[in-house]
Amino acid sequence: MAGRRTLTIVKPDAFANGKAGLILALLEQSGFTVQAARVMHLTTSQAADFYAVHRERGFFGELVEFMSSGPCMPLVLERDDAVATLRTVIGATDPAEAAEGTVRKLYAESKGRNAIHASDSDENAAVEAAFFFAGADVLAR
Ligand code: FUP
Repeated sequence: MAGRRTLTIVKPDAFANGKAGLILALLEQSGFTVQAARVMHLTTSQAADFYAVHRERGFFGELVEFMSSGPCMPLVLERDDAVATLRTVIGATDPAEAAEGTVRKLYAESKGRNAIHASDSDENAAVEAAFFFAGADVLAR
C-alpha cells in the first residue's frame, strides 16, 4: 500500500526568491499537512551526500553547487498516496515540460534550478526524511 509520508525540499532558488510560503500554501491546498520543517544551508558535502545517486551524471557538480548556494527548506509532508501525489503536484523536472499549475511550472527557472525536490518512492522518502530529521523532530502519528 502506498505510504502517507514524503519528503520535499523547497530549493535555494525558490527560497531566495521569496516563494517558499507560496509553495507551502500550494502544497497545503493539495491536501498535505506539514509533519516536520526546517530551514538550513546545506554544505557541499551534505548536498553531494543527498544526491549521491546522481554522482556519475554530468550535471552533478552544478547540482551540488546549486543546492549548497543558499538556504533551503526540507519538509516531511503527509496525505494519502503521498509520494505519487506530490510528484504530480511538483510537475516534470524541466519546467518547460511541467503541467500548468504545478510548482515547477509556476516557480522553477530551469531544469537545474527547479524550485523543489520530492521523493520518488516510499523507500526513498523514509531515507530522505531521516537525512534531514531525527525521529523526534517529526510529529508522531
Ligand atoms: P526530479 O526527481 O524530478 O527532481 O529529477 P531527477 O531525480 O532526475 O534529478 C534530480 C535533480 O538533478 C533535478 F531536480 C535537477 C537536476 N538535474 C539537472 O540539473 N539536469 C538534468 O538533466 C537532470 C536533473
